[in-house]
Amino acid sequence: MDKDQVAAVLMEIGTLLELKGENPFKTRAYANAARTLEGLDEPLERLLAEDRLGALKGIGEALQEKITALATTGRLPYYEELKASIPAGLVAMLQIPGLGPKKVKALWDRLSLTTVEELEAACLAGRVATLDGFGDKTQAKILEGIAHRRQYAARHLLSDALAAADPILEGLRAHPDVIRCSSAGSVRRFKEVIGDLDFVVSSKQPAAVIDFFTRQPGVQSVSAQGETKASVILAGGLQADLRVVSDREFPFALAYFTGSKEHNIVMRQRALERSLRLNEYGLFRSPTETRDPALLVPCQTEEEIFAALDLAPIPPELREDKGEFAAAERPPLPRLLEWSELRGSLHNHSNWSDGRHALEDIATQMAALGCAYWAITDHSKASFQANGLDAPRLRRQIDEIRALNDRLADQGTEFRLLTGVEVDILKDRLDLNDDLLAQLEVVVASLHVAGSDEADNTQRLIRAAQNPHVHMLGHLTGRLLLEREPYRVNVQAVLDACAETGTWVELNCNPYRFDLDWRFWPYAKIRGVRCAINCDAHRNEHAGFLRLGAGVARKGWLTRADVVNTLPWPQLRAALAAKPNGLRQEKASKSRSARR
Ligand code: DGT
Ligand code: CA
Ligand code: CA
Ligand code: ZN
Repeated sequence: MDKDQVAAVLMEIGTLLELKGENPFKTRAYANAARTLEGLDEPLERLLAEDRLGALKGIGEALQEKITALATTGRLPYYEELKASIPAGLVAMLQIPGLGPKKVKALWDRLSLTTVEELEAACLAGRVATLDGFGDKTQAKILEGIAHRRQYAARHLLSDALAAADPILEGLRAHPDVIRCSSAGSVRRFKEVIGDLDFVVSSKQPAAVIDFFTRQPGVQSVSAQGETKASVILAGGLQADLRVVSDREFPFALAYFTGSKEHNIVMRQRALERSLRLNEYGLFRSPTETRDPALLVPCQTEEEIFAALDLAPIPPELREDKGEFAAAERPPLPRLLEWSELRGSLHNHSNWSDGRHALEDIATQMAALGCAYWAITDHSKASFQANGLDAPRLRRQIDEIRALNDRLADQGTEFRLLTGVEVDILKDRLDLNDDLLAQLEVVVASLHVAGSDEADNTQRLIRAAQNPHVHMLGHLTGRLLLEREPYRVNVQAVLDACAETGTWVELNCNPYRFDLDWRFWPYAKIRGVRCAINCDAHRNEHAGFLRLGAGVARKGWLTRADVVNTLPWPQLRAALAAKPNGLRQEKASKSRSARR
């Protein structure tokens, strides 16, 4: 175990002892030791090897033994026995606001309650209110806490989080006592699924800002309110946390609360290596933890904090400790994609299959939005539940799109609809013949009915990539966030096949999908696989997904050059033609060399 893992066990031992009613000095000793370990500037291993554990403040012989056992064997019989002697549900009860170890112990001793569910039932039956030290008010508060815990245990889609965050930010920005404000946390890092919203504000009147925050429309309840911070629950159970700091502290608090935790740990470490201390309050010229303004290395912005640690500015999307430090040490960092660089979407549906709008409607709308092109890729016939197109209907659609484009050209409109299909990848072939696919401008191949066998799914996708008429693979893993896990597939093997065949991979920017996941894009990029950021639009308003898709692409380190739908139409047309031509030439040259 490393020091953080050991610290977590010590912390838990302290809590368990409190639940047992042990004397406070003993329980506090464990919590203090845990904090000491967390604050160590060097690996626990080294301390042990050099026998220096005893030199740490507050760590006596008994604790030394336990820490050594955990660090070297990963186990501690004392901890395991203690844990086994206390129902796990009691620890869960501690998370309910207003329930400390004393109260939980009372509930356990006097009502034999051992789980949150039993506690809820006892509250509903009015039994908790009858206990000494509880009463009606406490009982109601516990019930409310249980209901909230259930709600905010839930995770939320990024799109829902952004929709909730935007009006809050606008309100804060307009408030007269707010100097600077920003969203922070996983929303600012553009994670696909988020736990809660975080905001950081600088102000000289924190009380006024906190008051405003807790009373704004949409707040269902206030779960915490202090002098510099507050937490509220919004409709849908989404929690929002606010921190109010001085303007001097703002960049430090913003960087800290943007995270991620993993990123912050490396930042702190870099500071230590320079004999500095970085925390949410500042960057200090100090060998020990401090908040002393006299020692501050002043920074007006996050950029200046990065610079003080010899780093190029790291965009929030990259702050996951997944390579950003190595890149920022040797600038320049890649200039990440901007959403305004996208010129259209290459996978969309119309009312010919399961989309809402007619072709003409879509063309008018997307031209008005400023797109250069928009591909119509309706489902193929195997997707019968989506009214998929068979060959004759698809041929008719091609004719209609061509006629529509002619009319647009006559009117002097530069915009064009592209012909296409989202062809189903069946067990052993594609749902439409190559002759027909060859006539389309954009062919997306998607696996809609995957099997349970990883090798089989992987092979199906690889075969699709090998088809010279397939330009890209759609929603490669089939995941639906918070609803359905990805199907089993070897993503790297599929990406390798895409690299070899010049097949693109979609970043489907429907907020339930964001598929392919941002975590795979750096690998795709190294292999030279290009990305198409597609709305998979079924309605015109889904064009707005492009903006989300661009953010996810940034999180995957993608730049304009990596994304095909940043190309103007003439270049895109050439790129679309490159695959079949390239593969045909390769085939021809192979058969020539075979004949020789
Ligand atoms: P979420 O809300 O679960 O989607 O994820 P985050 O990243 O927004 O996490 P949250 O809201 O708990 O905290 C916001 C940021 O605060 C987090 O990204 C980093 C920072 N932070 C919170 N707790 C810790 C901690 O224990 N250590 C460090 N180094 N940073 C922390
Ligand atoms: Ca958060
Ligand atoms: Ca938070
Ligand atoms: Zn699809």
